[in-house]
Amino acid sequence: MSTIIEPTPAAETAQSAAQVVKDSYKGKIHPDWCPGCGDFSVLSALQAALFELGLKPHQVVVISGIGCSSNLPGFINTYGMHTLHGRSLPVGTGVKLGNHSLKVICVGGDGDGYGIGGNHLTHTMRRNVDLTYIVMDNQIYGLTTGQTSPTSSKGMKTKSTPHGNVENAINPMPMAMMGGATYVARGFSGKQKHLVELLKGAITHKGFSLVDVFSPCVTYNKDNTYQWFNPRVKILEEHGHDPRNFQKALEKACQWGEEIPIGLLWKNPELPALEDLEPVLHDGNGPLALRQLGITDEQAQALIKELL
Ligand SMILES: Cc1ncc(C[n+]2csc(CCOP(=O)(O)OP(=O)(O)O)c2C)c(N)n1
Ligand code: SF4
Ligand SMILES: [Mg+2]
Repeated sequence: MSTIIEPTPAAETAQSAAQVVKDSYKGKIHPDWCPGCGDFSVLSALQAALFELGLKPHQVVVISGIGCSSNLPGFINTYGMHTLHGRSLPVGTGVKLGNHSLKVICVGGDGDGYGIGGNHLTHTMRRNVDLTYIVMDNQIYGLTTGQTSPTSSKGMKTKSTPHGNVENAINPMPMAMMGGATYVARGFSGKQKHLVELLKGAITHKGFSLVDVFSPCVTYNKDNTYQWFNPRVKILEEHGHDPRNFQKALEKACQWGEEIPIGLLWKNPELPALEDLEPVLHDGNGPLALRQLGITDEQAQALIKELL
């Protein structure tokens, strides 16, 4: 069953004082991730990005699927939903259309987003829904104790592939570029400051943004470790990459091996987001969720009863 999380009174205090402090985003629950898990860095980077953007907790909703990474909404003080495996994006789309004044951030893992939720990803990208999707990509199923995921490398030995993975891995970056995502970036937990900037860009971008973050699972993935990534990752922003050049971006997005580019690969700010194309959201009456239903309380209760 999905869990709905509301910001704590601390958030309301920050809201009424019109002042956000760094701790405004600290959740009530301490993360139970394994010591060293890359997801800690992603959580901190997201909190820093929201703080630096001056967003208040009640203006943000963080929505996840199922997995170690998908536990993140419980550790951050914003509105939140912990939904079903692979289902953060359709729920996020509904939230955005229902209340387009909210900043919608979907989070989860590589299994959640590129495996069971892959079809939702396809359609959220082509619709250019104005939300940010952060995938904590550890190239493994962490929560279920170490089976291959769609981004596991070929040949990798895991619990489900003791003789080596025979399947080809997907590369989400070119897939997102071709699929219609309008902000496509790759980060690394080991480069947190850089990640904060990528997340700020994604959250302020109007349209669908995907930030795939190499977030090592220190318990079950003994191949793609911090030590493996450190000498390989190359920050695009330090090498004059132009994210408006589609051909070059695609070339960089496909690069893998001894050198792996991280940073903002591709950005198209011109394509309208789904909500911009829905006239009902721009008739001057504000977000749908805040409008009068035009029916009596009794009628509303009867409807809710019928639906439940
Ligand atoms: C419908 C359904 N199928 C399978 C599962 C079991 N399951 C839970 S999490 C998970 C994979 C999680 O992997 P990932 O999304 O990469 O997250 P991580 O734990 O690595 O952060 C699976 C297969 C489930 N909860 N629901
Ligand atoms: S099992 Fe892996 S992904 Fe899950 S918390 Fe531990 S290190 Fe992180
Ligand atoms: Mg994973």
